[in-house]
Amino acid sequence: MIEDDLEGEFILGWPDRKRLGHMTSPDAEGRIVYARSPILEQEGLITPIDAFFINAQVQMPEPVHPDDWTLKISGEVDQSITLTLDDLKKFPARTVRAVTECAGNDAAFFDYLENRTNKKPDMQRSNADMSDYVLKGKGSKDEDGDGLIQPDSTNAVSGGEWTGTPLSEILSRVGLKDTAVSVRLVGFDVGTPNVQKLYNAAQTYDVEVAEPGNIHYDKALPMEKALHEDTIIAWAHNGDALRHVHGAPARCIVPGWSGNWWVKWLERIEVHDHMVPCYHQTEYFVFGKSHDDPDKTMLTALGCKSIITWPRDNDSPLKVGEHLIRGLAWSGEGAITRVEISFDNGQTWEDAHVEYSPDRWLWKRWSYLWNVEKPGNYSIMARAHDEAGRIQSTTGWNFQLKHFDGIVPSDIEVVE
Ligand SMILES: Nc1nc2c(c(=O)[nH]1)N[C@H]1C(S)=C(S)[C@@H](COP(=O)(O)O)O[C@H]1N2
Ligand SMILES: [Mo]
Repeated sequence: MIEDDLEGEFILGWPDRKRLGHMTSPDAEGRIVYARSPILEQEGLITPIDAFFINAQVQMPEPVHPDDWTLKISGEVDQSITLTLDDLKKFPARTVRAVTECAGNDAAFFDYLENRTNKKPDMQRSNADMSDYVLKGKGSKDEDGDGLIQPDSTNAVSGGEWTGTPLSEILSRVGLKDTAVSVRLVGFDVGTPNVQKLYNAAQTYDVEVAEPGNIHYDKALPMEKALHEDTIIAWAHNGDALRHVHGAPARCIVPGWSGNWWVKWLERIEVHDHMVPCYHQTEYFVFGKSHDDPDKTMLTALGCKSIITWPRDNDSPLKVGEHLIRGLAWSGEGAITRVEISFDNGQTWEDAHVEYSPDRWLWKRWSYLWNVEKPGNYSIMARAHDEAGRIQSTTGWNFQLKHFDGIVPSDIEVVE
């Protein structure tokens, strides 16, 4: 049984409870380049900035000072413009609360549910031993060859509040031409995507994979999503100025769609008359049955998902009596409407209490008061429903192991 450590640091001179913090991977200079959220311990809906996950696909760029930064908007528009950060802030602003989930979050559970591994993975707690996840010297086990050992792909999800300018406001200022089809968001980070990830996904070296060389991180949003009122170019996060690791001076927020759409470190926005075949859209972050599936499609909206945050397997054994089963639920297609619990492998389901929240794109907290009288082994399942009518789990198996929204039972032992 894991015991919660209640003692924290002194804050403002006073003894304090333990606070949520990152599980981090620093670079050679000790700067944090990856981080994971301790979501099992999160209270409330917004992940504190110091516990928010951090991801970068090509490489973490050097910071650009806000005074030296501009954002150019061009392409299939009546008039191109270049905005400073001050210009951007003069548009009518909008604040959106949403879950950011990396497409690869919880990927290890695909293998588990598909019986490709016997070992049940788990999400990390902040007290997990992260010593394997920090920088290792050259020559140690480092699959990416970038000198970094990354944490498991769990805990790459956080809830945030973002303030910025709706992309639609900017596009209406420049005037979209009738030919406009997609909006390419380009970051100022440049790097070489790691082709090993494609071989890993294909599970063989016997395939041809795209090698794009040095590229800017970019994504081309289909026009409908680009014009959605909640798609914003954000400069603030959780009530504070956006930090470098999260894409300062400004980044895109694409509620409901997986993290890879939320382009950070924006440098330019181009309107195109076709869907631009961005590498992280056509080669990586795709759905398909296999690497050579001719019908691969780009990943877009997240699934409909609930997780049990307590109890998890290693909280066993529990004593007979009352226990509050708790969790989080979110969906890429809008609000969660219901969460259910099953103790009989999904044959029968009972409603859990879902807390009220006005924010469609944010997760909801849910709970179920469990009065267990008999010792024994129990398997607890939770499943979510969303306003689009979807029921967990709806996303099929895909070779890239992206957008996991399967049902992972908590297997719990109950004793006298
Ligand atoms: N410019 C740029 N934007 C990016 C990325 C990147 O590598 N470069 N990574 C994406 C991915 S895969 C994720 S999951 C989110 C992570 O956002 P966060 O670090 O603020 O949590 O940023 C996205 N935006
Ligand atoms: Mo991601």
